[in-house]
Amino acid sequence: MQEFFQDRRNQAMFGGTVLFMFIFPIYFALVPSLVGLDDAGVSDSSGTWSVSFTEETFTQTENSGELGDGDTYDSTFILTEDMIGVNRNVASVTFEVSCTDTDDNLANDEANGESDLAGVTGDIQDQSASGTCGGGDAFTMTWSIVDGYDGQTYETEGKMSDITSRWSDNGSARGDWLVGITAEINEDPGIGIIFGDDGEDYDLTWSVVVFEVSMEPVLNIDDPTTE
Ligand SMILES: [Ca+2]
Ligand SMILES: [Ca+2]
Repeated sequence: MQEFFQDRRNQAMFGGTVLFMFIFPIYFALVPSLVGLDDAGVSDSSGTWSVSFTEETFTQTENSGELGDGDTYDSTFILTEDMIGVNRNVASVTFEVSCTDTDDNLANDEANGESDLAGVTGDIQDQSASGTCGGGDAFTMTWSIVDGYDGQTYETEGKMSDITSRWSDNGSARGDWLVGITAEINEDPGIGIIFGDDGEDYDLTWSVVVFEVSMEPVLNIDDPTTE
């Protein structure tokens, strides 16, 4: 044994072995969380975590067709449990209206919108908005479902279950999202007399961001015994 430790290479090897004897049990204790096992015991693992997000965005676009003054059009987006999937949450829902009135120069048409979220789970507030058809966005409505979500990776200390709860949508945002828009057609008194402006069409876009949280343990290699 004495001879064994006199060899510098053997000393280094032994030191390395001892180091890994500490690191590997800690690492493998945390491995189930890396592969996404959702056992309650594993979820309660405490430690320092690197929390990151994988996003998927669902979009739906449609055109209202030509609407006359005061005409309405209902746009619906159906967000199902199947689309969201297991272990995923809804970050936000956005509804965007764009229109470009090229019928006359001085009297821009407008769009007015009002949501009806009676068919959506959770306590989500209705919104109303309006804007002009000067080209591009008339208005955008955004519902933040998980407060403070920005998709950025961060490090934190604590239990996995607490981190999972932090990013939960609590089952809200499922169902039939509906925004009714009303066209407001304004006619330029000069050009309007010659060409007329009796309508406008509106491009409507829904975007829904869904995400999955993943956590990886942040290992303190310098001093593995402090875990
Ligand atoms: Ca007009
Ligand atoms: Ca028009």
